[in-house]
Amino acid sequence: MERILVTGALGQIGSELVAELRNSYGSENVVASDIRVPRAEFLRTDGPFEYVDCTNQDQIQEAVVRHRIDTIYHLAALLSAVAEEKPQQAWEINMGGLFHVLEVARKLGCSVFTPSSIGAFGSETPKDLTPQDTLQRPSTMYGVTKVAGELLCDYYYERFGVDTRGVRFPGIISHVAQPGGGTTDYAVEIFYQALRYEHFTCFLTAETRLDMMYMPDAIRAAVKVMEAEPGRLVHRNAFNVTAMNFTPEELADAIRAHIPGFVIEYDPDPVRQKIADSWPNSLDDSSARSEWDWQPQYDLESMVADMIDNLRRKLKNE
Ligand code: AKB
Repeated sequence: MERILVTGALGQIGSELVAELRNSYGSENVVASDIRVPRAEFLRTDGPFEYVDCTNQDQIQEAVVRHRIDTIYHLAALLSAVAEEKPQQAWEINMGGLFHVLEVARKLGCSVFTPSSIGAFGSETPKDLTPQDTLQRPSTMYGVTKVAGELLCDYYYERFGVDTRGVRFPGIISHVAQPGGGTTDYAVEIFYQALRYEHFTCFLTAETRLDMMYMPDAIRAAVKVMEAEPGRLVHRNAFNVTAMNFTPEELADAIRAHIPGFVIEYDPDPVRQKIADSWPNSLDDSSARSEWDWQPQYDLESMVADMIDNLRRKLKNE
């Protein structure tokens, strides 16, 4: 990994991954790209930015050639809830975008990181300690594109030797850029509402248990899997990774340790509840632990303390 292109760089993960990669690999060697126009602060951060629409293979190819890219972090995608609202567009962006990235990687010899998700599982998958290799029959368009994406990445490795790697992310909690259109987004929104109003109405039920991870661990996973010794990898794409699992009620209790007056109410949204109910309660990430030494650093309590600390500072300056 020497010259890196990040697609979807202005999204929740991209905005923090670009900064981390620039720290490690040098600002000029990490090209951020998106279809959105970055805010002035982002453009001022030292490093190149390109407009790249991943449904346009020529645009990806031009950026890769112009910047002599050898590794693509392909993050541009629609998340689960919005993909359910716009399934045709989700197929075009999630599958079409990945296909174009893989084709460019095949032609120009790049490695590719693609995130899969707990959304790649369905209600017939074992719910607790979901194994690395198991039944995957998701009932959402997001899940369909994630399973197909995992298989497509495996295919490009087996057939064309493209160095494809990836992880199945759980819900990601962070304080820099907010997620948009996901089912696990409540676990970020709850912090903003708790700090601003000491009140949050949750769109999932109190007892909906899902796997989660704090952003610093997510970034570490995305970098570590790409830096892993290839000879140790039995799996390549779609490693289960997790750090914690909790219900909205348990998260609210942990927040209440810092904001005693915090009140949570529930008004489940049928679309997002159905999606969440089809996902695992907890993943078994032992393959990632044994093949590339995956080890999360944050649990529920340390994540909540750090989120509240950072968001307090952020909201004070708003
Ligand atoms: C979503 O909720 O859609 C994502 C995911 C778990 O993939 N955060």
